[in-house]
Amino acid sequence: MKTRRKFIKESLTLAAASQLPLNLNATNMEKTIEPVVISTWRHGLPANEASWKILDIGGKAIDAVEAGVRVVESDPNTRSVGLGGLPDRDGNVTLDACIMDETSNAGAVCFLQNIENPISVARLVMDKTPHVMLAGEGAFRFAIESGFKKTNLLTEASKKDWKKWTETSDYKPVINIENHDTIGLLALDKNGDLSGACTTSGLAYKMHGRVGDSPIIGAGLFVDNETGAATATGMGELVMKTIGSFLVVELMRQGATPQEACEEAVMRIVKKLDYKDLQVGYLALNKKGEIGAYAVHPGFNYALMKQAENKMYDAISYVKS
Ligand code: SD4
Repeated sequence: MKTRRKFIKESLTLAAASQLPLNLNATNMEKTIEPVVISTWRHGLPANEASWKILDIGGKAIDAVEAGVRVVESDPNTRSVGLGGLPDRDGNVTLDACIMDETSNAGAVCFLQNIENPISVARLVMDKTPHVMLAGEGAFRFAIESGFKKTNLLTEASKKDWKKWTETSDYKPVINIENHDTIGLLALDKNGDLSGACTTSGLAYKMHGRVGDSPIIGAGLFVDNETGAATATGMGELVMKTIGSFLVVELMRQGATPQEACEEAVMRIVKKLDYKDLQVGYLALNKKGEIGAYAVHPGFNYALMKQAENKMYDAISYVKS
C-alpha cells in the first residue's frame, strides 16, 4: 500500500511532467529568437541577403551588419555609397561610415578617400583603437597600415555626371533618388543582440570637407542593446541638428514603439527646421524584432528580411504627397 506521502509525491511529479514537452532538455528550453534585418532603400535587398547568411547560422549581428553594407559599398552601380559614389563639387569621392555593436562599442570614419569599404575601417577603429572616429588623411593612413588597398572610387559614370554638373554647378539636394542613397542597416541576431551600420558617399556635389550625419554616432546610427537601434537617411544636416537616431532609440527606451519613435523624431525636424525641400527617413528595430519606418516626404522605402523573406516596403511620411 502507498503511504500518503509517496502518493502525493508521485501525483505532483506526474502533474508537472504533463505540463512539459516529452523531449525537454536544456537547449530547447531556451527561447528561439527570430533574426531580423532592416535597411534603407532598394540596395538594402542584397545587403539584407548578405547579413542573413550570417544571422541564419547563428552569427553575430555585428558581423552581419558589416557584411551586409559591404555589398553595397563595393557595387559600382550604387552611386551614393563606396565605389562609384558621386563626388564632391571638386571631383573627390569622400566617404562617411559608422558601426555600433551590442556592447555600445562604436567606430567611425569620415572624409575618407580611396578606400572601397569604409565600414570595415570603422569596424577596425572600434575593435583595435581606443578611439571612436578617425577622419580624412589619418583614417586613410590607418586603413593602409591595416592592409586595405588604395582604390580610385571615381568611376567613369560618376565622373561623367560630375563633369555635367560642373557645367552649371547648381547645387540643390534632391528629395528622393530611388536606388541612390545611404545604406543604414540594423540587425537582431538569434542571441537577441542588436547592431547597426551606416555608410555613404554623402550628398553629391557637397562642399569639399563636408561631413554628414552618417558617420556620427547618435545622428546617422545608434544602438542600445537594452532597447533598440535606429538609423537615418536623407539630408544629414537635419538629422545632425536633432541627433535623430539617438532620439529614436531614447524614445523607445521611454516606451514608444519603433514606429511611434520614428514619427516623433520626424516631427522634431518638422517643428524646428525648414524641411520643405529636404527628405529625412528613419528606420528603427527594437529588442522584440518590431520595426518602425517614417519619413518627412513620400518616397522613402526600405528592405526588411525576416523568416528568410526579403521584401521592399514604402515608408509612410509626414507630408502626404
Ligand atoms: C548625408 N545622410 O551625407 C547622408 C546622405 C543621404 O540621402 O542619406 N542622402 O547627409
